[in-house]
Amino acid sequence: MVNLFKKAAIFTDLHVGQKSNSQIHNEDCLRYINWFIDLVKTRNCDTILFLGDFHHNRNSINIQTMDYSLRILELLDSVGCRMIVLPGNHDLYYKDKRSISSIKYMSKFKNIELINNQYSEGDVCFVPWLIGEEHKNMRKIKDRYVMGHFELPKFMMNSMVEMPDHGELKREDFGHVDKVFTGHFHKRQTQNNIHYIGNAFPHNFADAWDNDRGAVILEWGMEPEFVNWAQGPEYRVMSLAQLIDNPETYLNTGINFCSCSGVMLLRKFLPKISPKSPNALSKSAFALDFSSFTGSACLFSIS
Ligand SMILES: [Mn+2]
Repeated sequence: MVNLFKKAAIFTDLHVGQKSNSQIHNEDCLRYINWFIDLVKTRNCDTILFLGDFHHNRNSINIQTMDYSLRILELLDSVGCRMIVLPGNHDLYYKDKRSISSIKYMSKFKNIELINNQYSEGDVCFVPWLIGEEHKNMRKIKDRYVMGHFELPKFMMNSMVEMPDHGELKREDFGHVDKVFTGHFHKRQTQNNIHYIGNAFPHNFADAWDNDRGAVILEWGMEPEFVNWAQGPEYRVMSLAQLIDNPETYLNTGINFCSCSGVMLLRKFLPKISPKSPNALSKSAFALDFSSFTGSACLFSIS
């Protein structure tokens, strides 16, 4: 049997259109894709794998978001590598079937294939978001690698919350395969042979202080290499007291790009909370004033 790939570049959970079709988020998606394509080329990957949740909204796609999606797919298609895409739960219109998705049109691109039903090729098994009793088939997979969008208990749903066990799919169901790579939970994490590879970049405050996101390079038979996207947005949660006491510590931690307006506004506003300032505001007044200026560009949660 010929292996599916020599070297694959894997990414997941882009969520184009997140935050009510935020242009800042969609621009981040586009910047991420340009970085990812550079990675594919510089590392000589022959295959691109996407593990689900391309779009965010399950019901409607805004026109500007559609435009970003199209540009992103044109860029990925133009690389010339084979690209295989799995639908995640956010791509599916129905909860109990996969007949309608927001990514069906992807298969119209020359180099992009959408997998809508479990499919094996070259010792790799592709498993779209599971519905009904499909989870019972996982124990029968005979391939070396499994690519999926799984909801496995005992993994972290985000930095704080562990997925409870509902008695369906479990880690042990994949005990017989070499490695599993999956999207769905956005925090990068590994237990035994199962890798949640992490979303493409931090999306919101559930991802605060955790910038280990980007992509995976998987050379056949080797250990996976996790690569971080250093230019992605970064989320920080801190108390206002922490910020006032050590502004430089919290404002100079490599925060960049779309967080810039937040950082610059913070710099502008800091004198207002200095006790020495003649116009000093109370901490609560500052927080209100500040949040009204930053809007969706605010990457700081001030408590
Ligand atoms: Mn997701």
